[in-house]
Amino acid sequence: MKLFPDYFLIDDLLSDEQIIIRESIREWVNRSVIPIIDNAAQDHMFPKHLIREMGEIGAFGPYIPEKYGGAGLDQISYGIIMTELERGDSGIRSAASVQSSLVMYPIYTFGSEDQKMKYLPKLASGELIGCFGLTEPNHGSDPGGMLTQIEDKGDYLLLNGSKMWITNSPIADIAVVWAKDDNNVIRGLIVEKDMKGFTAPETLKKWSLRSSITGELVFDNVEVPKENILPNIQGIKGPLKCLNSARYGISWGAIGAAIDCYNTALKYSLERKQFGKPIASFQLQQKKLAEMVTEITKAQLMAWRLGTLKNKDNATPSQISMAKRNNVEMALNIARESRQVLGAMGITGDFPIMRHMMNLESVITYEGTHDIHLLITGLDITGIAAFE
Ligand code: TGC
Ligand code: FAD
Repeated sequence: MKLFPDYFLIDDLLSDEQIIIRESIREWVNRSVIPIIDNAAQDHMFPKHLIREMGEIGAFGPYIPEKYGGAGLDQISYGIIMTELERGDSGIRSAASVQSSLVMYPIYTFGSEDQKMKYLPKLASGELIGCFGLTEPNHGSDPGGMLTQIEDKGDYLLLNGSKMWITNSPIADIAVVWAKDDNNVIRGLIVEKDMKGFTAPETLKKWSLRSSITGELVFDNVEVPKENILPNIQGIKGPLKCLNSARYGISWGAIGAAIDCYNTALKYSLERKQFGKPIASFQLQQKKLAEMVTEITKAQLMAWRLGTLKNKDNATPSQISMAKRNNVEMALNIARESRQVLGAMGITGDFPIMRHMMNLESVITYEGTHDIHLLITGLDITGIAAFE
């Protein structure tokens, strides 16, 4: 039985450093995530104590330069870290995606030197938790229609509006928020949790990503200092560039959830006997397992190639969309098939499959829905936008 499928020997394409990074994150996930994650999900509780540990293992801003507290790693290393974290749970990978790609990335890419020095090292260590406010109650797939506004009041900016479905918002120290200015231009700004008029109520009763905390961001006449605006970006391209980085990470992350489901199904099928034989000896079960390993292998190759393009800054947003869409659907299909291999046992918390399956129902929706990524590919190949 060969767990952790590497059917096309992608390990041969990795550097020694990348393998060491994978082993260290894998060991941390086995030690700190897997023993507690089912209870956390059953209790609908984000294991907040893991944040500091994630800072220590270098899960926050791996590709941010060391000067700002990151590890200065390449994009394939970032992807490998995401795969290992999501093998533990999509909620744990979500926390790292948001902190790295949606909070540290915009501050690093669009922020002033003062903003970078003030926030990045503390975000890298986990001393500060960040969140990313783009989606609004009436603007999800269409973030360009956002209503959240900033008014220039001379000495400060007055922020009004609300964001919804925001990962980590109830526990965040800072929020990177996207809002329209007096000229209707989208700007990014850093809002701190103690600012008067800012609240972040939790969204309860989720059936998916139960070990991740989600909430709103409500701005009621919040006075934001002008130095908190991200000076080097204007327009919808700002948040979309952050999404490129996060979607890339998800294309790797989803493979981790798929591998955990496949490993579980393979092991179970070899141990579980019916009609006097292991169920792995039946052709129907082998078909499921063989197709799973094939799909994982295709996703690994796509993610790896995308990583090499991203390392040269040559990955296009549409390539990233294709990989995010394909790999998340692949993982969700594998979760569903693996669940069947386990029969009734598949629905229990004794195995991780049902948790992964429920998590992936969010992953296929956030960071751009399955439909939106298909339309992005459609636009790329036809030149015609079918969004409107
Ligand atoms: P559109 O008119 O097509 O484009 C406007 C301008 O932006 C450019 N552009 C991009 N630039 C960089 N990266 C991208 N990915 C880009 N996509 C488009 C485009 O070239 C254009 O530039 P220019 O120079 O011509 O002006 O924009 P649109 O408003 O019609 O929207 C297009 C659409 C639907 C693809 C886009 O808005 C979209 O991706 N919608 C999905 C929204 C989404 O993904 N939201 C995610 C919220 S964050 C989240 O879910 C976090 S989950 C966290 C976790 O827990 O992991
Ligand atoms: P809608 O946009 O209302 O879409 C509903 C349906 O219509 C979907 O099936 C969609 O594909 C389809 N649809 C929409 N437009 C079109 C079209 N033009 N053509 C065809 N079909 C279309 N957002 C953040 O900003 N920050 C976060 O940290 C964050 N975290 C999240 C965490 C969780 C657990 C979840 C579930 C969501 C999170 N989101 C976050 C929000 C997420 O990005 C949005 O849910 C997503 O972009 C879709 O928006 P929506 O839910 O409003 O769906």
